Amino acid sequence: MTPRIVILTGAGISAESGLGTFRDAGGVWTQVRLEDVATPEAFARDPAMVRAFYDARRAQARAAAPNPAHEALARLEAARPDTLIVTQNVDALHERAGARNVIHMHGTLDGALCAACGHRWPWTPETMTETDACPGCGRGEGVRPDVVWFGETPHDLDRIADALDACDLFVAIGTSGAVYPAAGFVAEAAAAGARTLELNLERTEVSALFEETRTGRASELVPAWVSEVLGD
Ligand code: BV8
Repeated sequence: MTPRIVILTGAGISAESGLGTFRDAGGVWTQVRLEDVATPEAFARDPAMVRAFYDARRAQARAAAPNPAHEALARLEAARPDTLIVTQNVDALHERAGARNVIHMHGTLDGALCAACGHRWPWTPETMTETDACPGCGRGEGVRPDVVWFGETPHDLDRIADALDACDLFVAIGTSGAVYPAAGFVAEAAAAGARTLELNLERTEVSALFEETRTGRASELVPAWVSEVLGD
């Protein structure tokens, strides 16, 4: 089914579930340099440190619970199957709230990827160490989190581009608009004639590209917006 509503979510939708954002005060990238943990070069340089960074994020994500914003989007998707959620987040809170049609364009903490052979598989253990051998090639040294690092190509870009070209409404929730290609989606949707709405704690560096920006906490803005769309 062609998505008529495309929703892009970022770290801000999971903030009220207790998961850190990246660029807010005290955010993840203010505590550790992304060049040290979120690039292929960082993994090649110090795989154990990178795995430990993601082990901590995986534990936090699994201990967190979906908040009313995740739940509202799941409700919208159930009522409007022509909704597509594209998330930059690597937590599974959309799915745990009941959403089923989610694209994780930056990957997931619940997956593993073998840098040696390219094999990917679901990752259930808490931690990832070198002794965990790849089921594809049997080697352990290349086992990494299945997340998209800086300099790597995000997933499903063609499917996302098709959805942006066909949608009537593009909504960005809890994202700073600092990272590409996700930050460019609003321009693609607007060029294709879609209405555009930004829901965020504050205005962002891409707010000028949206027809409307509503400021507030996602746990309040998103349920109100979904009720508006569903007329209930
Ligand atoms: C690529 C996964 C080539 C891992 C992440 C110059 C121009 C254009 C591009 C570039 C450039 N220089 C470098 C690049 C490329 C680079 C990039 O964009 N760099 C930036 C820093 C300039 N991009 C890449 O490398 C990407 N790949 O370009 O490949 C290509 C391109 C196209 C086609 C083919 C090939 C890959 C980027 C992916 C990197 N991986 N994450 C992990 O999670 O550890 S990115 C990281 O930042 C996050 O995962 C997240 O996905 C992303 C964006 O962050 P946000 O989600 O927006 O979070 P942030 O903290 O920034 O903002 C939070 C927002 O929430 C704020 O606005 C805040 O106000 C709001 N908020 C807070 N609380 C609440 C709230 N809102 C509502 N309610 C609340 N309670």
